Amino acid sequence: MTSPRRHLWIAAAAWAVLSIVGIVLVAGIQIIPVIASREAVIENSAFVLLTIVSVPVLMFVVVGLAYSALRFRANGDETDGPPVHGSRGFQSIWLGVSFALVIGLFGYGAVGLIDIRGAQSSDFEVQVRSEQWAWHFEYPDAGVVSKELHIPLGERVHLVINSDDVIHSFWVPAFGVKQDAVPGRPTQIYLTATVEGTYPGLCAELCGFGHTDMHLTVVVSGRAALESWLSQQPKPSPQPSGSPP
Ligand SMILES: [Cu+2]
Repeated sequence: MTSPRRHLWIAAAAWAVLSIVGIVLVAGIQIIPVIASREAVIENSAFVLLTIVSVPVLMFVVVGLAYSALRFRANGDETDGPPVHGSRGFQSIWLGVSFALVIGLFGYGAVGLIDIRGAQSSDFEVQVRSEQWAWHFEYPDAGVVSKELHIPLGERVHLVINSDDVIHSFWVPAFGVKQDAVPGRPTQIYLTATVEGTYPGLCAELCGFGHTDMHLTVVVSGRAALESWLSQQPKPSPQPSGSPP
């Protein structure tokens, strides 16, 4: 007959081994499929941390369930077991660990969020205007409006997002940024692209019949290539831009 303490040790050992194996397996994964900005790196690290922290919690439930089902199976005996009473020590540990996890994850998330949104400065600004069902990008310094978003590599870009009609959402998965476009209330994103290339984006807020076709394209290039592209764009005739500051 195995003593209760021995059962605990066996289950704890199984939990520890499975948790370590699980953590090793998930520690290096890239959860955001394409990472092309500084912000996406920070967000991916938060996803990875959440996954790592969830492994011991998951294994605690799985091992507890599986060990109990396998070792304490009641063969043919369908009467109730003895009543279970609370354990002050176990409850304290449970609450303490849960509290520490919540506070720790909050702290990590807050540091990342401040890193992404904290500094309100930028090297390059674009006014993003959305409508059913298209995106328009205005470059105030160059006086150009385009259908594609062109931004410089390695510079902090400030996007001021507006909507002409209903709520849309500007989302570029590779940059790890998603921001609602709210009519009458400009919203903002700061991002720093780290890899040259062309990236797809889309509207992430159901906004009517054309929502699924409300795609956008972002082109990241060096500053010189961007300036040259801007200089080749037709300048719209002067009129109020309709984008409040
Ligand atoms: Cu939409």
